[in-house]
Amino acid sequence: MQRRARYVAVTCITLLTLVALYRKYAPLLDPYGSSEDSLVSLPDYAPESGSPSTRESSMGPLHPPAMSGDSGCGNISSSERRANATFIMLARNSDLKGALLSVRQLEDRFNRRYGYPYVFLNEEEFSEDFKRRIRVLTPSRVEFGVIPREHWFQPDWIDAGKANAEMGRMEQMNVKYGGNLAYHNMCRYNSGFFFQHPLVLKYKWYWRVEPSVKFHCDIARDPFLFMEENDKVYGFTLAVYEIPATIRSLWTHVKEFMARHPEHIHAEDNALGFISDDDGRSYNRCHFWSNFEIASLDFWRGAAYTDFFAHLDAAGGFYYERWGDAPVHSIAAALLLRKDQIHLFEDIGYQHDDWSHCPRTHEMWEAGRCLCDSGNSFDYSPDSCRPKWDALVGA
Ligand SMILES: Nc1nc2c(ncn2[C@@H]2O[C@H](COP(=O)(O)OP(=O)(O)OP(=O)(O)O)[C@@H](O)[C@H]2O)c(=O)[nH]1
Ligand SMILES: [Mg+2]
Repeated sequence: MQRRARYVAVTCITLLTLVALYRKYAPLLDPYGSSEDSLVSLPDYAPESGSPSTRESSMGPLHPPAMSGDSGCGNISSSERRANATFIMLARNSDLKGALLSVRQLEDRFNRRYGYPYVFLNEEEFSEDFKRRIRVLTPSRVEFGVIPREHWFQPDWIDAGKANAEMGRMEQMNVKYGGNLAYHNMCRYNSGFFFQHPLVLKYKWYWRVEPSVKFHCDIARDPFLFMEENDKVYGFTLAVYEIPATIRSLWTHVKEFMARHPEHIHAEDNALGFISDDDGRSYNRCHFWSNFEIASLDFWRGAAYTDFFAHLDAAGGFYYERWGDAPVHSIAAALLLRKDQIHLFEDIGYQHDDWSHCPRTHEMWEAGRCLCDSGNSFDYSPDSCRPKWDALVGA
């Protein structure tokens, strides 16, 4: 019996060491993944013991994944298809505690079975302590990048006097983050630049994660593959209203763009109905809450969004007003995509600040072993735009 226990222990340690070595050195052998088909090969999905073998999710029916070579050592198994995807977190060194909490939950609820990599971005170097404490949470590849100066800071062509005066005015009016220059930089960066970062260029898909967010439920299926296999481009969980004082002229500039670039607008089957109640005359302030996004990087890099961002950026509203990346991304997704390319991840229980999305059906909630209370979901509170989304897609 003792010999058997020793044999199992030695086998486990050997397997774990081999997997760790593979994860460490595979990226060096092929740092850009298999670009031909956009897929990278990473360890397989192994379900937790006792998890339901077949169930429904917002990503369709779940089929029991093969228990390929379950070693009895935990969650590690052999290789299967993975998307060319990464988590991306923009953070400051001071965000460490929140970053740790987010990564820990993401690993527990999803990524320990999938091994997707992480990219952390910051306008200054991450401290060694930050890197060490994040790395200990995951065996996945983790990269830390510094943002190029010209992608982060207020550009020279912005009238600094005017921007400062407007920020002062917003501060006086208690517009949330209106007087915070770093926040303006962050919103512009998330709108127009994160997908161009050298560490991000090799990926096709990303999942945006913020410090101190919560993942309430087990995520049994791979959302990246779901996006890829179902011709989806943009995925969200929560939809909210923007603060009017932050986007005073945004819709005027969007209408200008639509008039100038009709070739980019998906006029027939877009999601205009989600963002406008009067067929485009005005913006109803609804947006997908971009602190959670699972989306295509190629969409942001494509000609339509490149023209869209350039048009808005030239208007200066990231500094003269306080345009957020959430309305900018959402308006773009709503106008430049077909509405069926936008996906609501109903089964991903998620929380940012006090606002929580909890799966609505008991079946999903139970299958996900969710920590949240469906009764406390923000989705159908008066501040939520979820009813508009439901109406648009006939849910
Ligand atoms: N490197 C860096 N990251 C930032 C900065 N400001 C914000 N971020 C990150 O940008 C993302 C959005 O910032 P938040 O402060 O969470 O903004 P928010 O979600 O609109 O507001 P909260 O309700 O406060 O969460 C988060 O991932 C932050 O960690 C900054 O000045 N530098
Ligand atoms: Mg936040």
